[in-house]
Amino acid sequence: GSALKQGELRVSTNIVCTTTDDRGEEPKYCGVPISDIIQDNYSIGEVISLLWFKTLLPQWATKFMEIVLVTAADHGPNVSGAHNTIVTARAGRDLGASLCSGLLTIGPRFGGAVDMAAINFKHFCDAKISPPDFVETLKKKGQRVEGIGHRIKTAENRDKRVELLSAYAKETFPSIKYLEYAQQVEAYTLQKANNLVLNIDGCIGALFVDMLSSCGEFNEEEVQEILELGALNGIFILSRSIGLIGHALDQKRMRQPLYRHPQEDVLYIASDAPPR
Ligand code: Q5B
Repeated sequence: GSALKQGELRVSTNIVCTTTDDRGEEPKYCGVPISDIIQDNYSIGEVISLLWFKTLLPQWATKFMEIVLVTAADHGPNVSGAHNTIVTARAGRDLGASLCSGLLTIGPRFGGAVDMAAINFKHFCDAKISPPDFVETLKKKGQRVEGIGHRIKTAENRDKRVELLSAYAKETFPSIKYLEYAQQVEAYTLQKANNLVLNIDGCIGALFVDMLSSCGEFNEEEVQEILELGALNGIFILSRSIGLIGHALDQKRMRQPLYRHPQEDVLYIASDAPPR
């Protein structure tokens, strides 16, 4: 047969990996040896950039990811994820189980609305559909606007995290077209109810689209692929893991007993009569 060119495989393998290589003296993250990563002071945002996006994004973009990691790391013990982690830790499970229990709540209602918010804001903004038409289109389909709405944040009680992320992007991003679109969506939904604010998921989602679209590293198709891969929920998951681990350690440190939900907080409506 013909001679193998460099990089071609001789035999088929069960696994293909394009991000790291651990075969030499030291692991390489997307071709960069970890000794260079340490020596050249790569930040955690730059490591995410290499391992998730297989390229070194500009500093304003990697810094943005770090600010997301910091701002979304925890939001108190009452939210779904922290609650699950606390209950699991108090049931005597280990750190991994307590963390996973919290992570499992991250989805379309809590923390995991980032991807869908990004996909929708991008799609409707690119299609030049006005924010009110976007909201009404989803309403007709019986869908909520992902990235909009919060249990405790309102027009009068703004989410500081959203303000901080937006301010950073306004100062450093080449374009905040999608954030502006999301803000126009918020202006419309706030006319319906005052807790229909642009939430942290929606803000991260819109800004990620701005970041990916204006960093000069990805074409249109690649941006869309990143959104569809679910990478953006990954940044919330990574960030909130920090807080969830904190909650698990907190409970264990205080040797909190098994949690049992109080009966007075349950409305029992099962009939006393046996089913016929
Ligand atoms: N309505 C977040 O709802 C929440 C609507 C809407 C159209 C909407 C809700 C929602 C989309 C998912 C999303 C991320 C469930 C939230 C996060 C991280 C966190 C958490 C923390 C942290 C809150 C009352 C009426 C109903 C609904 C309508 C509500 N949202 N309509 N689009 N988006 N958002 N999730 O207050 O006519 O009465 O039937 O699903 O983006 O998770 O801190 O807590 O860091 O941990 O419980 O910040 O907005 O209100 O569900 O009773 O709805 O408003 O259709 O209308 P609520 P509901 P109607 S950030």
